Formats: sequence, C-alpha cells, structure tokens
Amino acid sequence: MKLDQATILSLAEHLESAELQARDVTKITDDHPDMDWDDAYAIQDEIRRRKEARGNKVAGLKCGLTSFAKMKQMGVDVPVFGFVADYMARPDGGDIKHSELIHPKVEAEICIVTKAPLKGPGCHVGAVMAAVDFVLPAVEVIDSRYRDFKFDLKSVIADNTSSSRFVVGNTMRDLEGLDLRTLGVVMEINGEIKAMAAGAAVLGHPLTAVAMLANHLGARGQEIPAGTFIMTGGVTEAITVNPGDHVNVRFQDLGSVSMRFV
Ligand code: OOG
Ligand code: MG
Repeated sequence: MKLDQATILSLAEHLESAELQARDVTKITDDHPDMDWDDAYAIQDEIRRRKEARGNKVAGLKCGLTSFAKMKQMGVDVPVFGFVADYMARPDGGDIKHSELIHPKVEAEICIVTKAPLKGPGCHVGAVMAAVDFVLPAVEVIDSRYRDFKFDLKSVIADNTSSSRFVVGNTMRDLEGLDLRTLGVVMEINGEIKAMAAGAAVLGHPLTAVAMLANHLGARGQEIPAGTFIMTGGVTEAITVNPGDHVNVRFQDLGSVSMRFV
C-alpha cells in the first residue's frame, strides 16, 4: 500500500459522491501516481463499506474488461473485479433514468448464480462448472465517473469498475446443455444491431472469469459464497446510450433483456 488510510477514505468519498451526484471527475491516478493495486481495491472496499453502512446490500460480484473487445476499447490488458448493489438493479423491460447517470453505456453479459462456495488460489474452470447453480443473462449499464470514460486500471478499480445499473433477464438455464463458448449475443438499440459476439469472447470461456475472481479473492483471504450472482463481463464493446434509446439484447438459449433510457 502506498496511500495512507486518510487518503483512501477521502478518495472513496470523492468517487462515491461523484457516482451518487452523477458528476464526472479527473482520474485519481493524476493526483496519486504512486498508488498501487491494493490501494485501488482498498478504495473500492471503502465504497462498499459506505453503501452497506447506509443500508444498501451487495447484490452481486462482477468481472470487467474480460473480453478482448472491452480491453481494446478501454486500452487495458487485465480483468478487474467489482460489485453491484441492490439499488442499481432495474427490472427487465423497465425504464432507466438517463439524468441520474453521467455518460452511460450498455454491455451484454453472461451471468451465473453459484450453489457452492468457490475459493482460490487454484480455482479453475472445472471447479466453477461444479459450483454453477444456473446461468442467466444480464445487461450492465456502466458509467465511469471519470471524464470522457478515460481511465487506467487502478483508477477504474477504485471507481468500483464503473458499476451503475444492471438488468437481469428472466430466463434461467442449467449449465448442462449450454455451451457458453458458442452462445451468441446480439445487441440492438432502437431496432438496429450495434454489436454481436459469442461467449468465447470472454477469456475463451466466460467461467474462466469466475475462476479468476475466486483466485483474486483467495489472494486476499476471501471466497465467493454459495448463492452469489456473478457477472462475467461484457462480451462486446460497451455502447453509449442516449435518452429515448430502447436497448434489446438477444441471448441464444437465454431469452432477451431490454430497457428504455428516459
Ligand atoms: C470498466 C468496467 C468493465 C465489463 O464488463 O467489461 C465492465 C469500464 O469499462 O468502464 O464492466
Ligand atoms: Mg460489465
């Protein structure tokens, strides 16, 4: 750790206030170029603590920057991990208020719920397969608090990996009988196809992202509990949305997820 506790607390307050007030800020590494990975996750943990102290619940864990399309779009090369909170959830087919956000983008994600704990180090895709209760689709709305969505990895980790809203689909499927690598995803905005991909876009297999998450947490003495909702990361690049836009994502075998930005 390079930052002292007071700086971690004040950066968490700074970034969380930017989220809650829908204001953009400059990336924190501009002022703290020496901060390290532990500092970045400590700031995210403090944001989580602030939300829980206010009565919000963690609704799930997320992997980010897990597809080549996303890494290329954001100019980075390693995945990041964060969380989504209960107040960020919106129903399938519902409205999302654009004015509550800074510059939202949507991305399509293959998600799971676990039925057994997962603990690294040494967690691999087979262990994850054994722990999957069911698979379901989601659309994540990311909204980096950083000006023009420009950041580096430490800044985005501290900013809870741009989490802001998410919409989970209503189709659940057993993992058995699904090939998550060839599962196709088509993203439409106002009826026009904007992006498409298959599950293998996420690290060759989306459950690899979950194994990485378990190993990441294991290195910090934590595990993924049974019953955890996990988002494996956008399969395509994220697409900017504007007020009035209708988003519909078709997932092969998993139904569609839709929302309107108002
Ligand atoms: C970081 C969050 C990335 C994903 O699925 O790749 C993410 C960002 O791109 O702002 O959630
Ligand atoms: Mg995401």
